[in-house]
Amino acid sequence: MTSSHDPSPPTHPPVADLVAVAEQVARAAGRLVHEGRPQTVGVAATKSSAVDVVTAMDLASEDLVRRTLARLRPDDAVLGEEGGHRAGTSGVTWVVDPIDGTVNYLYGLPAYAVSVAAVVGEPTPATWTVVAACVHAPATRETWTAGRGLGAYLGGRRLSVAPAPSLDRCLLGTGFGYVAERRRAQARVLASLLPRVRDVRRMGAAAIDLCQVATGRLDLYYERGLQPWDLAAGALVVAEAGGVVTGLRGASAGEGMTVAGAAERVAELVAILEEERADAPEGPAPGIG
Ligand code: LIP
Repeated sequence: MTSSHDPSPPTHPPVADLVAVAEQVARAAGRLVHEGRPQTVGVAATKSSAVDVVTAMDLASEDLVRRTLARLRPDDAVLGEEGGHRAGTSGVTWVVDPIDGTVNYLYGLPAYAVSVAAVVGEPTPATWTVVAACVHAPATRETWTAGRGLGAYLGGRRLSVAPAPSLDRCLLGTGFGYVAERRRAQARVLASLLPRVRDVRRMGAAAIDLCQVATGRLDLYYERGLQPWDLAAGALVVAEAGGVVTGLRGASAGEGMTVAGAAERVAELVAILEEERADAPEGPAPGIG
């Protein structure tokens, strides 16, 4: 499950108020990103590898999110993919991916979203409690929202994760990192899973993948290497839709591994990923060392 460390008494404003702020901020940034997309998107920087890109619009989107939150929630902290952590005094931290699915955005593919979540507690997946979330996909005009204890919605439709079919009938979502050694290890794990499931989809945006699980368009999703901002909002959408989001070996979902879906099938996939040592440190490429 998403990490659940009940702050008691609640140390944050009404959840519905935070959901409304998350949606307002995500929609504003989504409008900027979608309507302002140039014909040719420029790469402003790279991160873990030459193909791990930051576009000028990633930076503009996060700047707009930060300015809007400073106006609406001036005492809150912010943890963003591009701008890092800014401390606050309220106990609430906004965890923001200004464009999740950046490579899709770069290529003009529609699977990208602005992901905004409000968490209380230390802002790490192992210690936070996510209380409000919005994943807004402007290119497909889809907006997922969730509030802790209030349910998960796609637009006005309440979401509920159905019991999963048997593993060999499951549509499985996953993703890959940007570094060759990591991708080689992920391919090994994928090769072990592919014959055991219906099929696999790699859509390129974790927040959307998680929301597709909540919406019933994927039966399961797993990925190693997710950052807090990839995970925070989508994990609450899955949990509030009655699904499970977890890591391996009893850990919370996080960089080591994230697995999401209906409880009984998540348990089966977790067991396979543990057996395949899907979270093992990558070794050097074959023939090296
Ligand atoms: C992306 C994730 C996706 C993963 C990509 C990338 P970004 O985040 O949402 O699941 O497979 O490698 O990390 O970089 O577009 O914000």
